[in-house]
Amino acid sequence: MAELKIAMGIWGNTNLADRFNVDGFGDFVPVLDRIKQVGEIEGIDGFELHLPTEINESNADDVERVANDYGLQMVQLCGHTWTERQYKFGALADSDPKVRANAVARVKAALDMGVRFNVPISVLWPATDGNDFPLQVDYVALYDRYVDSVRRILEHIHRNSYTTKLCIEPKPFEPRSWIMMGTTAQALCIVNEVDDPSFGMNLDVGHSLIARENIEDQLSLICRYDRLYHTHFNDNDQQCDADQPPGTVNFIRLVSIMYVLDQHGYDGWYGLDLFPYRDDPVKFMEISRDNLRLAKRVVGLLNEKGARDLRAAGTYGPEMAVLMRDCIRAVS
Ligand SMILES: [Mn+2]
Repeated sequence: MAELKIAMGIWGNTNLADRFNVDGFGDFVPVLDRIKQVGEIEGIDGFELHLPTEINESNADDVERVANDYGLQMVQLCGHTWTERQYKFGALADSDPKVRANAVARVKAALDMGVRFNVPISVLWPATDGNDFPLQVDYVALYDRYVDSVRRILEHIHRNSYTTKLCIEPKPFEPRSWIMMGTTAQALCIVNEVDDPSFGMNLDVGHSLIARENIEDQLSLICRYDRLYHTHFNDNDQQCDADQPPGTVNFIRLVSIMYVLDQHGYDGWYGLDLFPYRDDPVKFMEISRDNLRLAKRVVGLLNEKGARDLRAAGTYGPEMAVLMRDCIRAVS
């Protein structure tokens, strides 16, 4: 089996605030130090970040130098469109054409910046496009405007012959009470409507979990249309998007997700979207790497022991549960 390609989102390995502690419990870590920290961890070979919060014209040369020093691939560069005042009520789907144009320009700027780094993925997270109050927004109009913005970005990609793939990362809620297109199948519906090979999906496991989705089903559906371009791994107990290391809350579920990815021949990156509010980010990354590797070995053993045949009939639930348990025990 090929080695897992793991990347860390460097928004996570610094001081992290939450709404009950807006100052956070830690210390701010400069971006270059965060990249170095990732680079020093064996088995993590890439990083993800946002423009302009973590990379911009003023530090791009330094980011490039440090990434090269550590042999790290910039895997995902995302235009940041959810903290400035103008994005309070939306970004790519905002009702104000100026805000929308600024959001489109921000995503394009991230794509332009990504070229020198050969970035394969750029994520769209519709964080503030949504509603808090019932009937606050007209979702028909939101979808019209969102798709129009996406088409403008895709035109930019094609006009410049960029190879970067644009991916929607759906999330059902937070920061808004409801974020538009909040479930996997909804986002996939828009991806299929736009029907452009440069436009696909990033499934964030934690987001799918808080939407109470059956991730095996959702991943299989995305793969049915060959639109799974990226993944974000983390774990939570389906109460909030806690962004704990993958497999720490429910290891069997991690194995199941990895099994489905293996079944479909997923060869993309395993992104880590982690928020160690109270804990050491290095520990979070190491546990994530180790759990992903362990789950992958379990998947290998499941394949060897005939999981495929057991699954085919759909009638061997208890047998599958025992096989899962025995395979986890065997590789541990
Ligand atoms: Mn994510």
